[in-house]
This record gives sequence, C-alpha cells and structure tokens, in this order.
Amino acid sequence: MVTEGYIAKGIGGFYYVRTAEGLVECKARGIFRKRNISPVAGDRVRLSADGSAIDEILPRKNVFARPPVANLDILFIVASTVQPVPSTLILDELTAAAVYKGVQPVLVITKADLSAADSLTEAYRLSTIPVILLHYDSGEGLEQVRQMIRGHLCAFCGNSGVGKSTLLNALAPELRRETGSISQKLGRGRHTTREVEIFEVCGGRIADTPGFASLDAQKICRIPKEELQHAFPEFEPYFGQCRFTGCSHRTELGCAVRAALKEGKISPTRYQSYLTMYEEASQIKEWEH
Ligand SMILES: Nc1nc2c(ncn2[C@@H]2O[C@H](COP(=O)(O)OP(=O)(O)OP(=O)(O)O)[C@@H](O)[C@H]2O)c(=O)[nH]1
Ligand SMILES: [Mg+2]
Ligand SMILES: [Zn+2]
Repeated sequence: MVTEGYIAKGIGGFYYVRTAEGLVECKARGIFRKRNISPVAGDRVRLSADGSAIDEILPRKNVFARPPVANLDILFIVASTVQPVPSTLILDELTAAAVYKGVQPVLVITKADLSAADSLTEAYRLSTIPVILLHYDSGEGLEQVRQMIRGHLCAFCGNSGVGKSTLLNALAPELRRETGSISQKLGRGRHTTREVEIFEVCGGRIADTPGFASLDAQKICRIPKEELQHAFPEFEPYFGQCRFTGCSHRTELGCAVRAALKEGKISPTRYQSYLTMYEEASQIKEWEH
C-alpha cells in the first residue's frame, strides 16, 4: 500500500491521511508526544507498512498553532466593501502574519456590487499583495481565485459575514458550506471548536480552518518588533538606505521608508498599521513570544 500522504483531518486522537489510494484512518506513534510534536492537518506524513500509524512527519514549510494547520501556501484574506466594513489594521495584521510565516497573502474583496471598493484597492495597490475583486454576477475574479488554488494548500480567513462560505460555494458547490443567516445563528463559539479539515477542490486543496475566522492575528502568530518590517513587503526596497542601521522606521532622521511614504510610494494606512503593530509588539515581553 501507499505509505505517504497528508493529514486531511485529525479528531480525537485519530488522523485521516489522504494517500494516492484514498483516506486512511490511523494513530500517531507515541514518539511524537514524547517529543512534544503533534501532527496537524496539512502535515505530509509517512505511515507504517500496515498503514495503522503515522511513523514520520516530513519537514514543514510552516505550522500554525491556532488554527492547527501546516504547510499553507496561500492565505486568502476576504474583506467586504460593506457589511461588515473592514478594518485596515486587521487586514494588515493578517497579511503580516501570513508573510511572517512564509504564506502568500491574497486579498479578496467581496460585495463590490453594494459599494465601491476604491479605498481598499487603493490601500493595497502599492503593497505588492495581490488583490482580487469579486463580482458574482459577471463572474469577475472567480477564475483568478481558482487558478491560485491550483496546486496549492490554501485557507480562507476574514470577519463573519464577509462572504467566505459564499465564495467557497461558488468555487466548489460540492462542499455546500452554510452561508448567511444559518451560520450566523450558530454563533461564534461553535466556529472555534470545529476541527480543521482539508478538501481537494479546483486542482488544489482548501483547509477549512474555523480558527482563522476569529481574526485574532496575535493568536495566529506574534511578530517581534524587529521582524515586523519584513512582514511589509513594500518596505523591502528601502532597507539599507536609512541613515541609521537598525532604524525602526518610526521617528528616526533620514529614514528611507518614511521618505517613500512622503513621496506616496507607500500607502499611509499600511504605514499606520506598521506603527500600531510596532507599538503592540513593544508591549510584549520577550518570554511571551
Ligand atoms: N451583495 C452581496 N452579498 C454577498 C456577497 N458575498 C456574500 N454575500 C452575502 O453576505 C452574507 C454572508 O455571507 P457568508 O458567505 O455566509 O459569510 P461568511 O464569511 O461565511 O460568514 P461566517 O460563516 O459567519 O464567518 C450572505 O447573506 C451572502 O449572501 C457579495 O459579493 N455581494
Ligand atoms: Mg461561513
Ligand atoms: Zn528607516
């Protein structure tokens, strides 16, 4: 039998590993617990010869604790123009968390039929982060999302009501995700307790990760203040050009990042998020990382 695959789901000590031959139910060897490693959805694994146990976890590209998922390639951050109105700070925290973890963030804008998306697209135009505008009546943007999913492990995140399930249903109707009032009635508590599950769709894989819906980027990952600048890819061209080495790009004289901001090469809302996140990161003590 095939003994390599990836964990599609873990539940109550059992793991469901998808191999070329289908889904295999198995347990993890005790060695992982001794080493304090827990296998998570998305992990590529090697099974014992009889397929009853996970023998080995192959090296990870990245891993998240909450939600527990490994090897993400793309994080689709869904934001609606209205209902609810997005917070650029939250969107920037999410894009930064993705970049920091080696995941490609992609901003997907919904409800452009209800209100103009200009301020959102403008904020990200200079960010190097891909932005996809969706229009369900014309189908605009859907094919772009499908192409990005192909060959990749992806997850969706975004506030309740932005239209994640609606998008998943448009991409993969066979998943039949609950939308609108039904999922809202169930409340938030239920979202957070559900397991991560990975589905094969559009020639790629989508991790349904309720944890990302909490939008608490601090829980997803904490970025030390010195590392934060690297989570804003549009700052990159200016590194090494500031007057002082170790410039934090806040108040220092001769800061090349701030000069770029003044010249309109960096978005003011993105820069403001950087300052806010830097301030927050400064409050965190070393041992809390
Ligand atoms: N007009 C319009 N309505 C949309 C669009 N996308 C989603 N909606 C509506 O917005 C509501 C919420 O959509 P959902 O897909 O349930 O939102 P969700 O992100 O899955 O929300 P949670 O499951 O609570 O996290 C539904 O009534 C959808 O029909 C859009 O592009 N335009
Ligand atoms: Mg939903
Ligand atoms: Zn600087």
